[in-house]
Amino acid sequence: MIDVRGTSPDYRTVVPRGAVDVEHAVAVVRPICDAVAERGADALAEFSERFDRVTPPSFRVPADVLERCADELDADVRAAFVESIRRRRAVAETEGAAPLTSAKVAPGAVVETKTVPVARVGLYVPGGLAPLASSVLMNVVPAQVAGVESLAVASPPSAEHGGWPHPSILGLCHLLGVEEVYAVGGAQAIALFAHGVDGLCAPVDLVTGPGNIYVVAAKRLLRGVVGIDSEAGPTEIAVLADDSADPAFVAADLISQAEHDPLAGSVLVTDSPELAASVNALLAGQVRALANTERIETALTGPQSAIVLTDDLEQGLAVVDAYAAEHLEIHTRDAYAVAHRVRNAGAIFVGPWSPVPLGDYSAGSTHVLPTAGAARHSSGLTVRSFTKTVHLIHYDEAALREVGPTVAAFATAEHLPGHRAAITIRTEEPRGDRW
Ligand code: HSO
Ligand code: ZN
Repeated sequence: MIDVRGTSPDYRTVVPRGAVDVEHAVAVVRPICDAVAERGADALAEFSERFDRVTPPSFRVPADVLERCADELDADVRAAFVESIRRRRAVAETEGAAPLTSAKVAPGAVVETKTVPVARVGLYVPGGLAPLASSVLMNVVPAQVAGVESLAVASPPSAEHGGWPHPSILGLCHLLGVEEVYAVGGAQAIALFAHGVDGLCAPVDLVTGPGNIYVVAAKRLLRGVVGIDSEAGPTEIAVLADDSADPAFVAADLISQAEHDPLAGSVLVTDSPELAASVNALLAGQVRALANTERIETALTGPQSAIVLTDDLEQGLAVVDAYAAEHLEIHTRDAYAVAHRVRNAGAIFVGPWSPVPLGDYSAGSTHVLPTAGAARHSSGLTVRSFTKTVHLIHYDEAALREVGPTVAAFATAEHLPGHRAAITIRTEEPRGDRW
């Protein structure tokens, strides 16, 4: 329990984040990424054997395997995929920017802002502790809605599944119409996407998707060769609650994200000591009834998880805003109004009927969200993540003449006469002898 009542600390340091040493992992993945760049498929085979303990029948998953995996999906799972795709797509269709906006800043002076999709994207889907098929749809759907023309997915091969990635991941790719899928995992997959491998995979422009620390390290290392979405750290949930909250709901939601990772952070912020005590009392029993108990207990007892006791809702808001959680749940009276007072959170789940796992799969929102406080400056993965904007600057002669002295004065102030001359050569008389 962290008691901040009656104090006003630097709220950013109230709840520590789990220490993740990405730089160390960068040193580990550097030779792996270099080897893929230099030796292509031979290096992929070597690393596949070493890290995944299997060599896939081929690195490119054939169309008939994708189709078979879709056909063999359990009927309930298939229906869940279809409905979750529908909801994510419905939201994605509202996420983009207008394809073209135009500002006339003076007569004859127009600047357009054009939004265009990235041409080719590589999406990474982790195997890891659990095969997260939902990551396929969270990456693919917004990319497709953005208009990305060329889309490739990579996921680790698995000995258990004949050397292919998990069948639910492959089946979901097929349902989404993704035909280019690679049985390649970890840092090798990011290197494959960034550099391309002759005869196997063309390089991509942008890599997105979650992954373990080695995937994050490879993204950090290869950023620049390729665009990346974000560096995802361990998942985290903060719950802002008052005495109207249902402690059983709150406990269940704290546990749900702890289930992902021993380093996951679960934080309850409340002004009600009674609620804090009830949640605390319920956690152990709820955890015992589940499967991944050790992982959950490690996460819940780690320094990155805490119950923070505040004077009131105002102080609670200051704590959660400073923490900038990946997922924030609001369990207070008038939760919707409170939610709108939060600036920093990856996604905000409002009221008792909108728990985080709803958003993990089927709410329609994205589950690829900024972690480790990055919600202070970054957004989750949406249609906008797959587009970029280009300014088109179009001034006519009169408009340039009109603004010419402004530009020239600025260039003079910066001691850049070449910049000034590019204006005055056009605007100052005589103009005839410039060649
Ligand atoms: N909560 C995770 C996403 C996820 N949960 C996938 C289940 N499957 C990070 O937002
Ligand atoms: Zn989750």
